[in-house]
Amino acid sequence: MSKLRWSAIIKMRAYLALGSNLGDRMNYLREAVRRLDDVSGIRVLEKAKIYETDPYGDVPQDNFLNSAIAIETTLEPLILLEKIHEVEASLNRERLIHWGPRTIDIDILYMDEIEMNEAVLTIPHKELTKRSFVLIPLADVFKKDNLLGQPIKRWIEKTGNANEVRNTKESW
Ligand code: PH2
Ligand code: MG
Ligand code: MG
Repeated sequence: MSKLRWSAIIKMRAYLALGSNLGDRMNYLREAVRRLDDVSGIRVLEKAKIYETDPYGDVPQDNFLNSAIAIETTLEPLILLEKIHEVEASLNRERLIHWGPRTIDIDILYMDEIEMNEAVLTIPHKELTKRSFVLIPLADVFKKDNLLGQPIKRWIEKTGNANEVRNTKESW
């Protein structure tokens, strides 16, 4: 038997959505990115522009700031999710109303090559192609031509609600 061993660290590229509609929204987005980057095994590669968006869904609530980031990670998806939840909790995220107002929401949208369907985590995100507040920021940092078989632009057109996502003068 050879004594040679193969030890590899697999680095994956992942895309995360960020949203805030409570308190100092921009500060929550900035802190979320900083704290994610501080996690061992997560490196923030790129940040999308910051958008002001109408609340989507049935809960009446204030406008969101939404953005997205590309990260490189060595963490497997469920561990990544755990770290994300820790960052959310550290930023006063409370889970009171389902789909209700939040200081910070960080969702895993897509990971290269990964498909999973667990009770706590589905990748790609179930609603990924339906929401312009997710797709428009994602398009800023997504480098490939196609997302799930189509250019992101096509998905955005299909949502029919791209007008609910507006540019801001906010910067990181
Ligand atoms: N998040 C929700 C519900 N509705 N609407 C916008 N515009 N942006 C969000 O991030 C958002 C939402 C639940 O995660
Ligand atoms: Mg969400
Ligand atoms: Mg979430």
